[in-house]
Amino acid sequence: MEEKINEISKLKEEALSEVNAATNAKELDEVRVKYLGKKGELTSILRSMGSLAPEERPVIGGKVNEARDEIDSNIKLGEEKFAKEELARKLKEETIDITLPSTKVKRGSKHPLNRIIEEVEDLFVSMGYDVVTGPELETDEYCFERLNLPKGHPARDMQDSFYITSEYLLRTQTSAVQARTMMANEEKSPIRVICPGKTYRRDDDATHSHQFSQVEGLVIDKNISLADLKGTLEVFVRKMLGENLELRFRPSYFPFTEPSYEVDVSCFKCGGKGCNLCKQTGWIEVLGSGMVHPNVLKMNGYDPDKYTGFAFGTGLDRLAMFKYGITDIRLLYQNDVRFLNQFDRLDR
Ligand code: 2U9
Repeated sequence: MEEKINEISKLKEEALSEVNAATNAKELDEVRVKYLGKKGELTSILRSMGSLAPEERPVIGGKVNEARDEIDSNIKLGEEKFAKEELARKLKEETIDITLPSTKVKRGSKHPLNRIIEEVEDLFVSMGYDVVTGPELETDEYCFERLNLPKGHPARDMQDSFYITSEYLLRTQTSAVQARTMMANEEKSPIRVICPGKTYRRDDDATHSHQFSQVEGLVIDKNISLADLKGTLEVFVRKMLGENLELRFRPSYFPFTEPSYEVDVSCFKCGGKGCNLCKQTGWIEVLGSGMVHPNVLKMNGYDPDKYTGFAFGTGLDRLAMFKYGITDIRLLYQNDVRFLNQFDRLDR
């Protein structure tokens, strides 16, 4: 019995000195396994209790448990110490100096075309118009037929179109959207819409792109007259290009309007005296417009005896080019950051 007790205290001393010598949590765990684990040295004494005399068992059992408790609490103290040291090390190593200047985040800027579109939309919405969009792939019916351009009409040659099949084409103007708006309006009630969007033609040079952006407007109501058209376009042009500009309505021809006008604005560069921008004429063409042709009203379900309307269209690219002094339309579609960066300062 004496011998067993000595063996237990020897094991305990050994274990405690190994706990003391451990330099990290892993080594502590090894000590725990060695002495207290299932096959540990103290555990095996407990297992061999069967071979002891019955009166020795509680004494030896008590001694083993005391030793286990002391070793275990020392291991726990050691673990706590290592955990604290590890935390302190991490806090030191991973410290972030929040006083360092940050790396500059480069913000993008609004594309010049989107600036123009938003400006046009804001203006017309403020005058009670809805903004309507439609598909870029259109049917021959909506792009031409319902706009008073039947098959074989010479005006169909005016634009070289991208046909996908004999029935489908990339829209050459957004007018199809207005025709769709008229057809979708079941009560045939008044309409005030602008339709901005991408359009496509077989063109590609400094002033023409195969894809370009347009906005067209349509107003249909009772008693709409040419005076409404003129007043509206005056507000539009003056808000976009300059309050003191003069407008000139030149008779023209569009299949969907009658009468039709091209609208010139007095040159905003030279004030009308003549310069390279206005090709010495003092005027710059900015819009097409006219009173909606009775056939177009009829074909899209409106009674021309009850309703009249006006319509207009303009190229947003041209407006952006005028407004920002851009000389090549293709710059608007190449997304070259050296070009786009120049519009950064407009946001500041
Ligand atoms: C419906 C009725 C009438 C739309 C119109 C123009 C005049 C026009 C062009 C100008 C230059 C577009 O960017 S551009 O190529 N547009 O001149 N567009 S009137 O008239 C409509 C459209 C739809 C149902």
